[in-house]
Amino acid sequence: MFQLSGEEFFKHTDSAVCTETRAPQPDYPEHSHDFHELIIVTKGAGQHILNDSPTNLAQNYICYITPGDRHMYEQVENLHLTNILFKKNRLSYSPILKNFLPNESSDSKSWFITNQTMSKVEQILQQLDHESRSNTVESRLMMEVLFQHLVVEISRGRLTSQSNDVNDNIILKVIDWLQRNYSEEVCINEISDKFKISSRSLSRKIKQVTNLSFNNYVHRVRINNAMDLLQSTDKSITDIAFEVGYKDSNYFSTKFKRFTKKTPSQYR
Ligand code: RM4
Ligand code: NI
Repeated sequence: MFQLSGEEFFKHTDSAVCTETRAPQPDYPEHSHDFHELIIVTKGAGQHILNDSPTNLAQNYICYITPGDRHMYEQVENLHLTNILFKKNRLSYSPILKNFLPNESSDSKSWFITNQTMSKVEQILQQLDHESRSNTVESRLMMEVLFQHLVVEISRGRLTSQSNDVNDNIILKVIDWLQRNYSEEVCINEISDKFKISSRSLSRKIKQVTNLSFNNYVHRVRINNAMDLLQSTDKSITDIAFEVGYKDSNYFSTKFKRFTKKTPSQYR
């Protein structure tokens, strides 16, 4: 594992914020940083492995990485993201802002934002990109101001089951729901009833956003969680299969191998 140093990225020893757009983001090996990173996914799909726990990336996903974290990208497919790199100790921010920034022990450092918020975020990203081309006191200050604006928008623009359903927030809600309820028996017709969307458009949109069919997406989410359990617990493979939503551990092993090219025990 290697560590990325802020010196490579920040333009000036006073810079608190800088941006690195990855369009696309290629597969990238495990690393840590001596800075904080805010990741905003604008399109594409892939696996994000944060401290050994894999999650599926999709548009509107955001994630904070703190200096104690390790992370990597795998199996990316046309993944586009922007990294906002920041040095917490260089920010001269309002004291309230610190309530919005995660610390090492925060448990929730990633979530989805609504499409409405994503439109605002995209505008801020453009402005940040513009400011990052110059290296003046004014532009450094503007970057800090824009960063604060961004932090507040992504916090209040968090996708919840109450977010309104214009502009396809429905599909993000389904993804968010599946990421939390993957161990239940999942059937496309029930999900489409629950979220008031036709199963035809549900499958079409899931495919659009995740690059996987509905069923494969559910398998992917389950396998990700199984990978996590295999590494972080001593539970038996049968128990893990059951815990992530499979009734038959042979079937689980077949699916596991399909997605990871390894059997559960090889992976462990
Ligand atoms: C890489 C990747 C890493 C990030 C660096 C700055 O392409 O996105 O996560 O830390 O850029
Ligand atoms: Ni990184």
